[in-house]
Amino acid sequence: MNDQPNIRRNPLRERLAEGQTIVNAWLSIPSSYSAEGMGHAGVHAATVDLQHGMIGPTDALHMLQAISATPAVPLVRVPSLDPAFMMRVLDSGAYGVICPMISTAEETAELVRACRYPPTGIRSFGPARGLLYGGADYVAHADSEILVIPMIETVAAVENLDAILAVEGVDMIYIGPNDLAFVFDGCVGPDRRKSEEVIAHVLEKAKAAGIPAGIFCADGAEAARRVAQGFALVTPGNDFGILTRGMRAAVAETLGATAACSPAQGGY
Ligand code: 3PY
Ligand code: MG
Repeated sequence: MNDQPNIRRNPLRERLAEGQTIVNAWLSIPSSYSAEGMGHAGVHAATVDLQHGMIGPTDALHMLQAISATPAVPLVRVPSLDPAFMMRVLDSGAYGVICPMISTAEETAELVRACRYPPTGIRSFGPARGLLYGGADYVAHADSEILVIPMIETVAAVENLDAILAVEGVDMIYIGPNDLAFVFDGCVGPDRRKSEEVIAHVLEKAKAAGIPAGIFCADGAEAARRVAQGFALVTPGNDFGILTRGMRAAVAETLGATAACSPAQGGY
């Protein structure tokens, strides 16, 4: 008899264990077509951003279906620490949950519980599309494949970092550099000296605790720098920014001009 689980494995776990970089697409455009294209762009993961993306839950379902047709692992950033909502996105087939604005060990533990079936957690039974993506023994083994990823992007999270990193079930952390710049530098402009020090400190602490760290980046050049700095997962910009920057460059090339990028029009 073969007791091996048949659930679809999460290759991100293997990459993390082997210290291989994970490149993660960030999806804010509510389109399954666009999500599918991004999933085929050589990335290892694709995150449907339900916090700041222009995306509703039904769009997210269609985008997760589209990502399933690509080599990328489907992740979701949820809008907030709402267990009922997290269970819905997991039932839609997400293989990892990134939760913004986590500030305490208690919130982190609540996040882990929402993503794990009993007896470890409180995830309610109703695997729905999880079964279609993960396979027939999804419920028995989902806890071993789904990644739980709190975001570190508040002053309190930095203060409570040791306790957050010690919560059983945290698979990795994800840094929100823009929210950290807001609270440590007072703005999201180019001078980010204080938040950069905080980012280096968080990365060092995470490494010491054996927890891999991911980070949002403005573009590929920043993502390469963050990989060199020691980040395990990097997000080289979001889809809207990449699309509009590409078009701006094409227009400039057509007109023989230099592409100027206004932050208001370039995504974030
Ligand atoms: C941040 O930089 O704060 C983010 O949440 C990135 O999406
Ligand atoms: Mg943020």
